[in-house]
Amino acid sequence: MDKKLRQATICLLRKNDEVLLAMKKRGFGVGKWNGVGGKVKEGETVEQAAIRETQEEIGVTPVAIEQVAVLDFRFPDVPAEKNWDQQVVVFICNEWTGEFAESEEMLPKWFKISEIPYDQMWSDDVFWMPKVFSGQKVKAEFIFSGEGKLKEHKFKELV
Ligand code: 6U4
Repeated sequence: MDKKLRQATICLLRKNDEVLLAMKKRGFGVGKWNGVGGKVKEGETVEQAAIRETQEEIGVTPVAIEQVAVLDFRFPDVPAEKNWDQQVVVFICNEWTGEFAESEEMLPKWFKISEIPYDQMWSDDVFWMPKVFSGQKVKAEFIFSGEGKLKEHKFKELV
């Protein structure tokens, strides 16, 4: 049986036809554009984690978030102790308060949804992000070879 994956979050802030992505400046996924987010801490819900990470990384506080995807990422070639395998819960946020600010971890930037730079992102994003922006709810599993080459993916039942 699969052991339970550690959980992480992604929050995609959306304004009209634009989405806020952030350049990861350190740690897991460094050098890639991504939604804001990070690990779920013990004792908090995934929603609480998504809101906290957004505050910490780009300075704004989501007012309302909607869960749009649950994505399992597995790295069978990476030693288990590195803990890269994770389940990422994705939220879309249409309303927030506060001012955007760059942090030590992330540099935020607005992109037109039609101009998302998929070639500078995790290689799974091109498969699921367009679906969630077209209003679908997604459940999927992605298996990588090495440290980030996508080997296999399956979409499961919609959540
Ligand atoms: P901390 O301890 O917070 O500094 P860090 O190394 O920054 O850890 P982590 O684990 O907090 O990283 O967050 C990983 C982030 O990357 C989460 O927002 C989820 C996201 N993520 C992980 N795998 C991804 C993938 N394959 N595709 C994607 N986002 C992914 O689009």
